[in-house]
Amino acid sequence: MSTIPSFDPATDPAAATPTTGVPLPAGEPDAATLARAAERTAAELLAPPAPHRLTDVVPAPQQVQPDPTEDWVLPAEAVIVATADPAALAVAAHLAELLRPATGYPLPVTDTTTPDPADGIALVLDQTDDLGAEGYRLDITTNGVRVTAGTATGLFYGVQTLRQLLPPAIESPVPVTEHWALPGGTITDTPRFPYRGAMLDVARHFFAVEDVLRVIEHLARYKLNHLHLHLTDDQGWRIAVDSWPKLTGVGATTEVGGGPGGHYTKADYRRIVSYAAARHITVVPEIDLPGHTNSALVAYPELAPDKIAPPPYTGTEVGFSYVDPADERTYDFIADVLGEVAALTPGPWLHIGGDEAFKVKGEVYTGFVERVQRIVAGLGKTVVGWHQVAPAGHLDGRVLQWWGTNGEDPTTADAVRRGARLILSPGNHAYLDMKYDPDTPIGHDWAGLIDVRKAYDWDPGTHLTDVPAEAVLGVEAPLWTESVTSLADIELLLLPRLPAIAELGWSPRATHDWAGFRDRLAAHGPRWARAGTTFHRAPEIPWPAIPTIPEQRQPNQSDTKTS
Ligand code: TNX
Repeated sequence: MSTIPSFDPATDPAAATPTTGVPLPAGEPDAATLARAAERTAAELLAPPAPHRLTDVVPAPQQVQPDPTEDWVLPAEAVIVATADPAALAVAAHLAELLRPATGYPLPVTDTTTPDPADGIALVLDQTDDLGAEGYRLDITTNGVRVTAGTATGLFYGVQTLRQLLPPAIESPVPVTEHWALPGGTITDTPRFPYRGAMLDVARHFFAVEDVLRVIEHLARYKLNHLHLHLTDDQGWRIAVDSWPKLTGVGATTEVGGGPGGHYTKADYRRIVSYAAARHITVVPEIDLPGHTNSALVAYPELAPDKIAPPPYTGTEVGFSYVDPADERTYDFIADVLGEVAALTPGPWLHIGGDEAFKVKGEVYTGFVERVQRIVAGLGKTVVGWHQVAPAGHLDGRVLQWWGTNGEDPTTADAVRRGARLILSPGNHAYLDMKYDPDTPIGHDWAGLIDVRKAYDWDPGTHLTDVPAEAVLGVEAPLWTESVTSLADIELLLLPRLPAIAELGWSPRATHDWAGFRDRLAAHGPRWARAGTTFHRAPEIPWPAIPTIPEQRQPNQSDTKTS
């Protein structure tokens, strides 16, 4: 946006012709001159700033054809028109909600059988177009905007792209004067991988529903389509289970560091699931078994190998707890818990953890995992487990989440040969709880430091030796929360690395280019600032000057890197 020009009465011709007879003190402009200067300033402020380039999108689109002769400005009277289909109309309503606060425009939503932009935005469901389950085409012309897709999900992603092509002020929660210019041309876009996710550990520290909804918004913006919730761990059990009420009655009242903990009621969980679904995001619930179960053992000592309740745990060690694999009651418990969680979860996945159960070894461990896998299959869900479950027998559709750090894992590669598919979360690239640099005030470093380049510079298709790209379902960025206690902490670790992982999941490998990514990412700083979102001012990103950046963190929070 232009700055207000300085006024110099000595050189400004308007200053030589005062229109009133009352002489003004030397050097002071008269009212008419001031009015003309103000008019010029207003005109400059309203003059179309150069719109963003059509290529300035994260994740990078598959194909971009800019046409600057087709630049368009969203007018105050624009209408959003969508195919008469409930899911398409829901996307149209979502778009209107995204654009109304900053523009202050009414943006009414209507439906029709053949939507046409006609000075507005058209969302067109067209199953004959070959855009796949998630693809879209975005056409910006002097007539308006058309998003075409075969599914409402595709329309939703087209809308996210459109949002990024508007000026950063579109993120303002209150109306601002802005020229809502869009760059002309066409984007055709489909994702590289079907699974693109992030994980939030709500067990080590509990986070309110509102915080989770905010995380979902960050995911949606970058076209991620899965939110993995790590719902249970040693330090707390976070999801209500009616048949085992003490899991939350007793097991949810603790967290790392001795805070009060908390849990989601079934209504809370449903709210998260439906908020995510409205943003085309599937929730993947994880009940971590057989280890990471101290909170369950505190609530129900009968599940413990020695049948004695352990003390509640609020530290950060791992690997000491486990449910008794030799007791049938354990499997009743698991069937009940997974049954209730499956019933609450419309998505196809059920994550059974399986990591770091150091005290359950060999055939006892694989036998346990195989039995739990069968319980999941019996509930009609697809099992996901951390890659430690690899040695267990294969089950159709089984998915392993790989979190290793050196790209070599013959056991996992062998499970893939037996039919398993992979979600890649390499600890040294995708773990959002790793520090950016030694000064990052929260986070870990056991898998190394992960700056933005490290998060971006790897290829999910070739990362794991002897695993072909076809076996890779996608990527996920986990955020463990031993040291994370607030939404601001979450955002500090998420941004700007989440967009890097999102780009690896979405964009064709041919678009991979650190310099290009760095520049595209830089443009998101002002957007996050406008939206009041905390982010790490990573020094390797050429952030533009952000004059009105709001307070990045609340007082008494530990981070100082963002302010
Ligand atoms: C390893 S990765 C864990 C978690 C910790 C995390 C901390 C995995 C499956 N297990 O229990 O929270 O490291 O980075």
